[in-house]
Amino acid sequence: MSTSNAALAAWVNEVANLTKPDDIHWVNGSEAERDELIRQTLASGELIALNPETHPGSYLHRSDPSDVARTEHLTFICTPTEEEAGHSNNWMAPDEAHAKTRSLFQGAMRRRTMYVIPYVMGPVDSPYAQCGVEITDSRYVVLNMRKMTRMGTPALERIEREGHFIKGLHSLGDLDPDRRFIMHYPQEDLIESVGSGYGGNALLGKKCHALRIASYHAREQGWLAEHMLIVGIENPAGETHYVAAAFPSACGKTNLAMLIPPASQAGYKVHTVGDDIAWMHVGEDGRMWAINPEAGYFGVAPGTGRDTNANAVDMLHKDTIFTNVALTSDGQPWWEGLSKEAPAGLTDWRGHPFSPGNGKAAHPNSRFTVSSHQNPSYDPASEHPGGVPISAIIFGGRRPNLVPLVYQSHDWEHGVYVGASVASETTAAQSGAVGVVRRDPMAMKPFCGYNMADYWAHWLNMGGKSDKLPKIFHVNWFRQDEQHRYMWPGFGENLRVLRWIIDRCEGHGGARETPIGLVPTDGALDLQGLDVDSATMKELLAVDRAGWKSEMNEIGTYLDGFGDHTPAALKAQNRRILNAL
Ligand code: GTP
Ligand code: SPV
Ligand code: MN
Repeated sequence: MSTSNAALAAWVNEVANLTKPDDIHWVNGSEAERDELIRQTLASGELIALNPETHPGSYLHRSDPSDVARTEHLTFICTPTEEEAGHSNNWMAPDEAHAKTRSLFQGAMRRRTMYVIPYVMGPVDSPYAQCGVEITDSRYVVLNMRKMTRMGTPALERIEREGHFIKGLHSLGDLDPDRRFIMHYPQEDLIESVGSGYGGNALLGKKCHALRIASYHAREQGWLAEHMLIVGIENPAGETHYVAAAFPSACGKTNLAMLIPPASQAGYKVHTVGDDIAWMHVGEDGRMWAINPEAGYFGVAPGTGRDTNANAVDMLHKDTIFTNVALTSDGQPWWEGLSKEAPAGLTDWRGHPFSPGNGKAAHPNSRFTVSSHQNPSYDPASEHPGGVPISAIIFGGRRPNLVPLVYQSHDWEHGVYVGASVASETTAAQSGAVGVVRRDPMAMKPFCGYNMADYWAHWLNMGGKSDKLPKIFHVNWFRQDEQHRYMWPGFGENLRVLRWIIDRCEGHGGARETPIGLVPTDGALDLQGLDVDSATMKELLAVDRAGWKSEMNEIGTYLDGFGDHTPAALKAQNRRILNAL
């Protein structure tokens, strides 16, 4: 196979001359092709077959122990000027970056096959979808891209029709973190990634294309590319509202996107459109419409159990790739939270006999890759070319203190301020310290392809496009008491908070004014059948003025860090709230 697209044919040729693969395989997406890839990866040890009775078509991949999460310090935005990338991104001059990667790609695919993967981000016939081609020497990447994107022949056909595609070049290299780079050249529509096989570093359609490169173009073209889940909540009368929510990595998007209504919320239904990325456009009707560019979930395994996320447990029993989970003696995947006790005879994620004193059985950032069609709450509207209409945008993060369970912004401009001031404890999704609160505006700190302050200005501009835009909220499922126990039960019970949010969008739902925004009045949240005492509830909804004063001062300093680029409107919001406090 090859292609009628001259630019693609030339690029593939050029990459082959540089990387010197033994052969070139154009990925068509067929089942025969998948079977052959699986045969080869089982033979090489890249995949381990799981118990075919309990987990048919499912495999375990153990990564290199130094390659288990995104490496933000090795991720660069390569724009001509440093200012364009902004100080929250790592920047490298394009020439320097090309020179670095060129030497690393040189001969990197010797004794390997080079796979050419045409893919579409979004429904194949959506006007909002975008094509890309990832060239990789990792069979694990090919098998993951099969689940995460619409790829193969239909994608190549769209590329040949339209002519346009984003280029992504990936090689495992030698997996040495000293020779690992994830480079983005937004002006060249090019991504270069070398030295890592891990999800966000290596599945280039996801964070690299659908967030970093796409956010750059979204600003030019007047739309939003966001780190957001998309979920529909259907009430007992059969009416559905869709909401989009941005939480930082490993802070609850997958779980909220597929939550199961608790028994007390009878009659409500949940429809999952996406769990990680939303592309949003203002439609002709003035509403915001969102598509999920992805076709699968690359989800966090630990914490996923019958009590917390039964939909996920159910969808992971076939055709799933697990990465860095533990293995039971009868060949089943296991991770902390799947069951209370670790089963006897467990093998840990590194392949060693598990002993409880010796770290976790599954890596804290172990993941599953699965087609979204296997989710019991999968929404067929995920395939709508125009997307689904969004009623509310929700920001959130892991905040053990201060930040209430939920509050609503006064208007779009205040909502953008709320998004820009998101902070959250770091998680195992990126390398480095875990549990340190850091600013993560719109949950996009690691994913914005240009200057973060210009991104805020773009968000503010979007507010002028229509008077029917979504209302903007902030939630926090992660408040802790003095014993470091979560004060809010979370998971399915989060539906109670979503219902208040939807009530507010419909113009009812009790709310009281506070300096930081609108908070539910007593009785406005449905607490029926909920096991949280009223003192705790009161604390979860309280606004601690002294604490918020210092929070607002910190946010002010953070905003000032972006110099002239920081929109005046955000500084004005900061001053307004400080005065009110
Ligand atoms: P990325 O894929 O990294 O972008 O993460 P995500 O935002 O989709 O996070 P995910 O839903 O996978 O959740 C990460 C961790 O948070 C898991 O261990 C969950 O069990 C846990 N979690 C999710 N929702 C809640 C909640 O409401 N309360 C509590 N306490 N934990 C939660
Ligand atoms: C995240 O870290 O936000 C993820 C996983 O969704 S990765 O694709 O690795 O970025
Ligand atoms: Mn994510």
